Amino acid sequence: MANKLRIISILVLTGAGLFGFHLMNAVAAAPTVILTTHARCMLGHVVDGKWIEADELRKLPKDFVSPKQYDLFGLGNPIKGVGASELVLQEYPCHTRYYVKFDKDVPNNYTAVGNANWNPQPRPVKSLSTNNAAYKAAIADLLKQNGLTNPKVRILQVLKTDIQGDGKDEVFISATYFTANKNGSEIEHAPMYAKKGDYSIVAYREVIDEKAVTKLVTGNIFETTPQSSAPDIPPPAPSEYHINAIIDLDGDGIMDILVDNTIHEGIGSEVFTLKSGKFEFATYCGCGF
Ligand SMILES: [Ca+2]
Repeated sequence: MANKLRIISILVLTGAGLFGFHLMNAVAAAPTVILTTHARCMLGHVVDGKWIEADELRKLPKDFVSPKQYDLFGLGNPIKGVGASELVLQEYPCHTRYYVKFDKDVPNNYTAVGNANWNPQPRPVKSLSTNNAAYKAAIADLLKQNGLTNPKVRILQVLKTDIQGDGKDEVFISATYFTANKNGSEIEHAPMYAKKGDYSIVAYREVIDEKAVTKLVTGNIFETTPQSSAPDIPPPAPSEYHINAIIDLDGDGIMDILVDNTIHEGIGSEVFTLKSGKFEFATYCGCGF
């Protein structure tokens, strides 16, 4: 009898669990929509933890409802509960990109997350001094490994957080040098042409077996001055890369990096996600003018 009762109670609990599981799935099926206020476009949406590119939006079921409000994350304090209109296509020349009209002015260097059923900022991100000898040496080495003989190290951001939540901090560094720019502003404006020795990179530094290792996340490094491919075509323009936010964009508990890029007459934002110890490109949105 006791056994029978136990079997019945297991069945009841399993049934309740399954019911709860279906409910959870129903909730998770509402897509999490992610926008960048830098490039003013939709980076994509996340369904059940999987990234779906913005261009796939039109394939969603007709009853797709875009989030009515967003939480915004950047390197400053989060801005929570900002109301927004439906997702609409932008005006020309960004007419293939979805965005919203927010109910109030928002900074242009944030990432907006709507409908997330997880905490996009599970651990804090701290800004550190850009004048650190060890980081300068690490960036010089990384640039040398990538072909620059005498790199001019110019670090613009140093950010520290625990990406995976394993109790060990990782450091993210952005560094940019363009010969054409004489100013010392924190955010560089990418010039029309790059010269030999120019670069803009985002790097990731972690401790492996008690040794700090610095790896490139993204960037462009110019070993030589880029040349025109034909007399009437200008050489390719360089990009300036800047870290926008370090937050969990797909709900897996591991924080992702959102990198803004600016190019002569163009703007974009890219997401990189940690896979097997390496940051890999996940998604992008942007447009040119
Ligand atoms: Ca960590």
